[in-house]
Amino acid sequence: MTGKVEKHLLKKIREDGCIHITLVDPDKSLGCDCATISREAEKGGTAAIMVGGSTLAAKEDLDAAVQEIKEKVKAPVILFPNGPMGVSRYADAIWFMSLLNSQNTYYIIDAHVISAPLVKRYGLEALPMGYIIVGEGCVAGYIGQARPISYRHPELAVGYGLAAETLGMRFVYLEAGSGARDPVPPLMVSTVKKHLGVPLIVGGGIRNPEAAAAASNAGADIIVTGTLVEEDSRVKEKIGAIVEAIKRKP
Ligand code: 1GP
Repeated sequence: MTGKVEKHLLKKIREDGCIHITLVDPDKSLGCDCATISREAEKGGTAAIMVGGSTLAAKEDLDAAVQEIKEKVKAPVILFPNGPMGVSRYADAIWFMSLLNSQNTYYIIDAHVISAPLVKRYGLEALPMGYIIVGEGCVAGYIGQARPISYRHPELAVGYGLAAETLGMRFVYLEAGSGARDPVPPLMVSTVKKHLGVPLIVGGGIRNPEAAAAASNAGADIIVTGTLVEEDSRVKEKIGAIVEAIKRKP
């Protein structure tokens, strides 16, 4: 069943071709205000706010951040969990994501067995997503015990993407890792997109409108950036430039 947040994302994708989501990490933003960043990002045209991070440990920090963001923005707040600790009752939705190329079943299914009852109890909208770590992988790759797919082998990413779709997942995420030196190359994005029927999310290492436009032109439906606005300055301008750069006329 398609919920409100999913409908919002799909409608925005239909309208703009490619949309932007801002990732805020309460763990990394100490001293920086996730809610203010989110509000400014919304003014810049971001379609939703994702909250989470690979090393987030304190549930109360997550709950507080989500509540503060909800007070300041109208855009949906979607959890980006690192495990059961990443589930907050105050969000609108959760990426119910499986790290498909992890070597540890915890990140593929075990964490979900623990989280699913909580997601149901809180009435959170679940967005089933196949999460695939590519390239450098960074902290997400290390913590998630992934076997990152080399940029030289887009065909492997196609296999994982198709497996996700065939299993019923409604989004696929190619993740280079937060702060990655090189974002996912356009060839890998276009190769995966060519085979995929569900929206393709691309993130990690996208720092400027040119890199974002390259991913959009290659077929990404959603671009995620985090590091770009970790500092609380010129958020609206930085996000605004990316949002404009990735728009595609349908
Ligand atoms: C990480 O893809 C996201 O999960 C965002 O990466 O912080 O490099 O923008 P950046």
